[in-house]
Amino acid sequence: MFNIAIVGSGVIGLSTATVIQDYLKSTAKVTIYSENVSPNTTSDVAAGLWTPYLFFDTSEDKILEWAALTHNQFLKLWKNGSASEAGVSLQFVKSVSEAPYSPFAKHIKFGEQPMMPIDIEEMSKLLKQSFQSGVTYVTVACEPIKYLPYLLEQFLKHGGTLKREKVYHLEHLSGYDLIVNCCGLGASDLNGDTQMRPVRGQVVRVKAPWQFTSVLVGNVYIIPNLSYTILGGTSQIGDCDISIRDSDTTKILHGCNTLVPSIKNAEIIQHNVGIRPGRIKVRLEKDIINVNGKQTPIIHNYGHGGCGITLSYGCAISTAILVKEALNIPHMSKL
Ligand SMILES: Cc1cc2nc3c(=O)[nH]c(=O)nc-3n(C[C@H](O)[C@H](O)[C@H](O)COP(=O)(O)OP(=O)(O)OC[C@H]3O[C@@H](n4cnc5c(N)ncnc54)[C@H](O)[C@@H]3O)c2cc1C
Ligand SMILES: *[C@@H]1O[C@H](CO)[C@@H](O)[C@H](O)[C@H]1NC(C)=O
Ligand SMILES: *[C@@H]1O[C@H](CO)[C@@H](O)[C@H](O)[C@H]1NC(C)=O
Ligand SMILES: CC(=O)N[C@H]1CO[C@H](CO)[C@@H](O)[C@@H]1O
Repeated sequence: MFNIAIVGSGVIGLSTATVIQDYLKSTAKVTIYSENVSPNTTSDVAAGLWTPYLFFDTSEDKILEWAALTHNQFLKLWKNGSASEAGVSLQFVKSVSEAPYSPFAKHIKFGEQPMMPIDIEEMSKLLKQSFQSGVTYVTVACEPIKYLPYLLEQFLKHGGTLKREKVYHLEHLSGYDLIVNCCGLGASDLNGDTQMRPVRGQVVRVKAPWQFTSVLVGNVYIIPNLSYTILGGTSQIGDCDISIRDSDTTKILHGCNTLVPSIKNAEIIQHNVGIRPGRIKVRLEKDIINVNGKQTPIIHNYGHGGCGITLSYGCAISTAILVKEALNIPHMSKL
């Protein structure tokens, strides 16, 4: 029996924990240590739309591999009757950008089509910005405030233990054969990672059940969802201020009302701020640390920036494969 400790219970920690349980079955006992749990993690703030976004210099091949696996997993949940419980929905997306068109991830999205130039011009006029490209497609969204409790339930059902504690030093986690680090932004403190780039995001949750499409236009976005419609947003690099800023709220509401005037009448439910765990590159690799004189393997899985939900399942699979290697368990590919 292998004793495994995981730090973090955001979407990355919980996905990784459940995939490890699935890969190692009864040969592993998994314990999660987490300072904050749902609904108080950064993951809970996310809209949960499947979109590779703000991943800095992580290789595009890796992003595509992880994002495709996650897309597939969300669809599986949507199809097999778990949509409501896991918070998964399909979304029709209109996405307009200041950058020229790129076919990146086109093969994963459903039915991507270019938008009419006249529609892109109209958005440019409305928001007084010059947009260059626009596409429509269908994708999946996975609402974290439902998905996190869903994953936690699976984890506990399969014999996992959750300890609601802050870990001050990884070296204090003694008694484990292996540690998995899914602490998100916590990595700057916990393991002194100097390559973290926090990215502040503020959003407004409103009641707008009539809103059908997800609209992403530059920094302005409207994402309908199973429980709320999320209006955004900001991407302030290096900014860790978790207080709600009125100036951001005004900007967000103005942008969204300009694009979709009916949003003016939507009742505001909540304002949220989350600090995205940005990093130069997603860190997903093995290292060895000294715990009480014992050389202990540690697998890092953090730094997912603006697309942790989108990469969650794929990164969990890559991590579980590294876990098996580190513990010398032969791996038979399930892919
Ligand atoms: C406004 C906003 C909108 C977003 N929209 C999307 C979206 O539509 N799609 C998408 O894919 N992504 C989106 N994101 C990005 C996404 O939220 C993140 O990439 C993702 O949540 C990262 O997950 P995580 O599990 O690594 O981090 P977190 O959710 O922050 O979890 C980290 C966990 O580690 C714990 N922890 C940290 N340090 C310690 C310690 N020392 N001891 C114990 N526990 C510790 C924390 O308590 C927490 O449980 C959005 C983000 C924001 C802010
Ligand atoms: C989330 O945070 C709030 C405010 O700090 C706290 O009252 C609540 O108990 C927390 N919820 C959980 C599940 O930890
Ligand atoms: C749906 O798929 C998920 C992921 O594979 C699985 O955990 C779950 O048990 C399935 N649910 C049903 C109702 O088949
Ligand atoms: C499409 C969808 O999921 N709509 C929901 C969005 O959220 C509202 C509550 O704000 C629900 O009533 C809708 O059903």
